[in-house]
Amino acid sequence: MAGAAPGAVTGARRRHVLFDHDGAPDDLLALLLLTRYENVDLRGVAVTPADCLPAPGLSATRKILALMGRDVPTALGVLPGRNPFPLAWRIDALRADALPVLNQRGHTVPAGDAPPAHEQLAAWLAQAPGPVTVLATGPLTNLAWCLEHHPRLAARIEEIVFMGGALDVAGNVHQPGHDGTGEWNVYWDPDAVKRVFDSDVPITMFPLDVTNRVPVTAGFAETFGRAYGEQVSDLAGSLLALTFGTLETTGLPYCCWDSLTTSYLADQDICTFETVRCDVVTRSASQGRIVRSAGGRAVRCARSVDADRFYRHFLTTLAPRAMTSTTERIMR
Ligand code: AGV
Ligand code: CA
Repeated sequence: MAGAAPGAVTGARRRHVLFDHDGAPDDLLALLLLTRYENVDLRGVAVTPADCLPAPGLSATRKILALMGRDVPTALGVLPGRNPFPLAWRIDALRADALPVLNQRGHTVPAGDAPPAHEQLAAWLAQAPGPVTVLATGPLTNLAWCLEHHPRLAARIEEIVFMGGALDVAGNVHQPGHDGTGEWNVYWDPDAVKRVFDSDVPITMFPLDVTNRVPVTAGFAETFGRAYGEQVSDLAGSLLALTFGTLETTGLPYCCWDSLTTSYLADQDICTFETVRCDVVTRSASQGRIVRSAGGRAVRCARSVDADRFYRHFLTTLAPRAMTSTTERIMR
């Protein structure tokens, strides 16, 4: 693997991609990965104001695209979720947006008065020259709005790739009145997931069952120091550093939830999959829970992950210089 060219993805087919993320450090790492994939034609990025404050979430997104030399349109979400994320997590976007590597050219100009993300996503889908993959690493609110208000757009989506849910493992929502079975991206807007499940668009889902297996370990994050001085790897290492302290404050590790999901677009062999019939609970103490259900909708779920292969993929893509045989040992 050492020396492999960044973005030189083997065996992955070309895709038009629309990316809807929600601005957490993990989402920004996912964006960084996406900009490196040669087989991905990134056609638009929407920022859902769920796990981030909206302004810095959008600003950091635009700065990352500018740093990577990518002229990709962006849009900011305005639709609310029923269950807000903790403010303590949402302010990470302020920290990400302030990283020196993203501010070498001073502040970029604000997006102006572009349409809100749900309308913009509909327009991007309508204008797409061919089938589109929608990658969602936050709630499905914008997509659900598109499918409800423009049902014909469903035919333009070849696959929804979604980070969300907890199938046979505990959830990660620990809020008063909730029973702990939900995963946050579903919990923020359970009705949106229900609406998307009710469509016939193929869904590939990356639940906590697999993302739990790829925590951000100290060893992995520190490996990026070996490529210190390279902008992309410094940004990746800094975003990983922003996740430190999660285990200490929440009792659960910060995982590569969104970057694992994104890596699927470049390497479909990192995870194995199984089609599961499932439903989403939209009310009560279990809201945001994904349940197996014989009469439910078929969802292609990631079921196991080759964690070493994922960490190697991440490092080769964002810090190829740090990727040596010694590094491989350090990462374990
Ligand atoms: O539930 C995982 C989702 C992912 O899309 N997000 C974080 C990732 O971007 C919510 C989340 C769960 N636990 C968190 C989260 C934590 N401890 N800090 C921040 N966000
Ligand atoms: Ca996210």
